[in-house]
Amino acid sequence: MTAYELYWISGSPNSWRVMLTLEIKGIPYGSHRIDPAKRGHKTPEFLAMNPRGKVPVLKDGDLILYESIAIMAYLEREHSNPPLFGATAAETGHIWQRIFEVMNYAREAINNGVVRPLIRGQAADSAEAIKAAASQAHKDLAWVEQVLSRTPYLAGDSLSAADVAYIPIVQNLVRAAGRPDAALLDLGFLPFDRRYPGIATWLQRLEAHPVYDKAAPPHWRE
Ligand SMILES: N[C@@H](CCC(=O)N[C@@H](CS)C(=O)NCC(=O)O)C(=O)O
Repeated sequence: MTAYELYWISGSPNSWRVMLTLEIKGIPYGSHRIDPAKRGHKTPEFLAMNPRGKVPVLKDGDLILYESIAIMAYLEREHSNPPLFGATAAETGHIWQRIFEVMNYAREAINNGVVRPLIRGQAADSAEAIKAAASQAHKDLAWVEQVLSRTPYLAGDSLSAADVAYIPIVQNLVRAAGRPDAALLDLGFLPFDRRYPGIATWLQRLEAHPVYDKAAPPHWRE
């Protein structure tokens, strides 16, 4: 009997990583897609679950959780196979280290400085700010590229929560950089496989996972 209920927005990186976790672990769940245009995440009912008015939210009976990586850690404890947070203490420590590294040092400029203004159609109005953020994003991606030149996944030889946490950030960047108005800014991200071959190979590896498509944003295909 399915107990989990997930509230999510299509394309939201935070929702995406939780959906990918559920799919990789083969956990059934009730799906509640929220339309951000209708402000479904700001209703009194939603705010009663998450007073911050943000997705994702996971309900498991009476338990309500928000914060995507906390939800991933909860699911790991409930469903240990396949492990995404490591099988040994050393692996767990290394995976959490990478999660914090990508979230603290390789996300902000990409997500907030580049992707968000581009998908809001602000390429022309915020050109200089986006270019400045892109320059920082390239430094952050250069570090990720270096990591992925040494190991096939962010925390070693196996898929882990670090990869699941980070892939939505990179996929959103590739998509946003491909917008026609972004091309005019010449931000230097594309063609991505030539600019960042190690990250592009990692993306292909994850895209080849049997459940990858089940968690990918449906509005990208609509
Ligand atoms: N730190 C939170 C961030 C949640 C978050 O910012 N969610 C975004 C979507 S990716 C959201 O709900 N935005 C809508 C809003 O703030 O109104 C997490 O990891 O879950």
